Amino acid sequence: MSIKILNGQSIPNIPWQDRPAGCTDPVWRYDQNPVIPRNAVKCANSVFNSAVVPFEGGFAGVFRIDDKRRAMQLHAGFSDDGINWRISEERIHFVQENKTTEQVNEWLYGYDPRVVFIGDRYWITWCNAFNRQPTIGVGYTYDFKTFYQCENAFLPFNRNGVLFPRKINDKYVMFSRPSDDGHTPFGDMFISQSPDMKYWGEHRHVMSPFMPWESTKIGAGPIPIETSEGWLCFYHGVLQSCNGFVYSFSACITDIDEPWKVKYRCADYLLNPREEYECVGDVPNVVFPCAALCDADTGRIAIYYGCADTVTGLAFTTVDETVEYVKNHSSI
Ligand code: BMA
Repeated sequence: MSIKILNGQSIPNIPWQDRPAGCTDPVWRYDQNPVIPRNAVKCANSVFNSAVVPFEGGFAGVFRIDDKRRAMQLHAGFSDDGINWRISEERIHFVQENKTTEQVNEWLYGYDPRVVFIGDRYWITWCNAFNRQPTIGVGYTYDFKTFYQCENAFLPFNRNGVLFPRKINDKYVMFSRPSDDGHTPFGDMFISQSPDMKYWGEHRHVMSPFMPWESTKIGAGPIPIETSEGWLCFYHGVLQSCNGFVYSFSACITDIDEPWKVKYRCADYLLNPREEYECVGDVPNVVFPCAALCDADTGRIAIYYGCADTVTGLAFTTVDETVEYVKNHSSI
């Protein structure tokens, strides 16, 4: 490994497959994809855009499940190997942190979760209904059994709230993407900062859509990975074709201390919808990453991404491969 991973974690049992013979792509797919099928729980219409983390020697996660009413729900799950998942049939019922959040957080829907361990607990952000309108919900758990819900981070309309894995300059830091109440035809990535996970401010613009594959809107994906080159941030980008939106993903590298400053940004997508399970489903032509496990010892990365809003896929790369590719194809 030539690039150093900072503040990383050993994950000796990270899901992994070597790059297939003949493949030259910087990111390659698990050959048994989809790793999580749409019927992983009985109540599910679909299981996608989900977040996983190392937990007690295995893995735990928060899964986006659209149920058979097509209500968007969050479910907890566990796995020994990151491949075979035991996902709860029952959605997460958040315990409200206090009387105020009890009044504010009437559950209507939750989707596109991200999970990160900071300090003493696992923080969860997701797209939450606030006054029936989408914004960034915030919660936490210690054990993936009891989940607590806090104040929403922002006013509507906002989506793709993604926390950095540690405080930077003594503040929590979150990406988000201000949006509208529908299928937003615009969107830039911003950063906001907070001393306490409750009050968010000191907003900074990070980047706007740029290349054709992301020309309609962009949004943060998995939790950023800290490296000696900067924060490695996978993010999704959307192109509007004559047949609707096409979701691909790529990566940028931002400054460690001022993470809104983009040092490198890949002009190419790293992965786009091209396998059948990515091109055919409830929403065709979508790859949407929400989690990336990274083993500090080997630099191996396992990316979990939603496929066609229907199933969950797994893809692999390494820190060295991705950083090198992003730098060699950078355009900012
Ligand atoms: C976005 C979100 C994602 C979804 C994507 C494609 O706006 O709703 O959950 O995967 O659209 O439908």
